Amino acid sequence: MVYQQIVAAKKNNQKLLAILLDPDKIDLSSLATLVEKINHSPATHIFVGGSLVEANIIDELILLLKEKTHLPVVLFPGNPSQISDKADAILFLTLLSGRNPDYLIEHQVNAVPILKKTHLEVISTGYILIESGKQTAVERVSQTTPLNRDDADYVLQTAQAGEYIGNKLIYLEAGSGAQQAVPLAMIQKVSQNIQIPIIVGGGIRSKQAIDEAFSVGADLVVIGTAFENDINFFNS
Ligand code: 1GP
Repeated sequence: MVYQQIVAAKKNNQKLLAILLDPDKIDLSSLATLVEKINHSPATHIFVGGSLVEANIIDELILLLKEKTHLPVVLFPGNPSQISDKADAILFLTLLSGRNPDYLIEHQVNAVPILKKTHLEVISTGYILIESGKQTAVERVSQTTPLNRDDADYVLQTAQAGEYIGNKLIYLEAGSGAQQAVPLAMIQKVSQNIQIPIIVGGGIRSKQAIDEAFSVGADLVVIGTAFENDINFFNS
């Protein structure tokens, strides 16, 4: 079970790393090389998703991934059309930072009949978008305003609300390709004051930045753009 592994890793202070693959940006003909790089990287998970992806490409991508790697594949969907039964689990996201009912409950309700036809492990995740310099795709697509990057108290309050609601994970997100990653002091404040594991992603572009996020309490770091731009990111 993906969630149990994340909780066990947190308990043992073992840090986790996910590589995010956006099916829209993957060239399936060069997937073999890509997966080889992933298999030789410190990645513990593969996340698949994006803001604007079509489901049929997702199925194909995951099937090919599953042939070539044993890493768990976790869906990180932008909307219910991106659900694939080929994955192991799904982050069932609620956009806690926004006030758009579509991303608070509408998409989740619509996802249920699709999920009922799958065996996906559903992991309730409070998703919190943090201001990161310029507008990101999540902000544009969800039509919500990210939380102020200088107000760690309010971000913590939001994460704690997610924990009380029953979220199993909190995802602090700066947005893919963000100019600025989630502030370290914010990660620290949230991690010290909630019990559930924390995922951090968006704008993390160096191994040092990954280690810094881990050192202040991130349990799982997500790398998308840095690996997309350079498949040797973890070798260099
Ligand atoms: C986006 O957190 C992920 O949802 C990854 O962001 O592409 O900036 O690494 P990057």
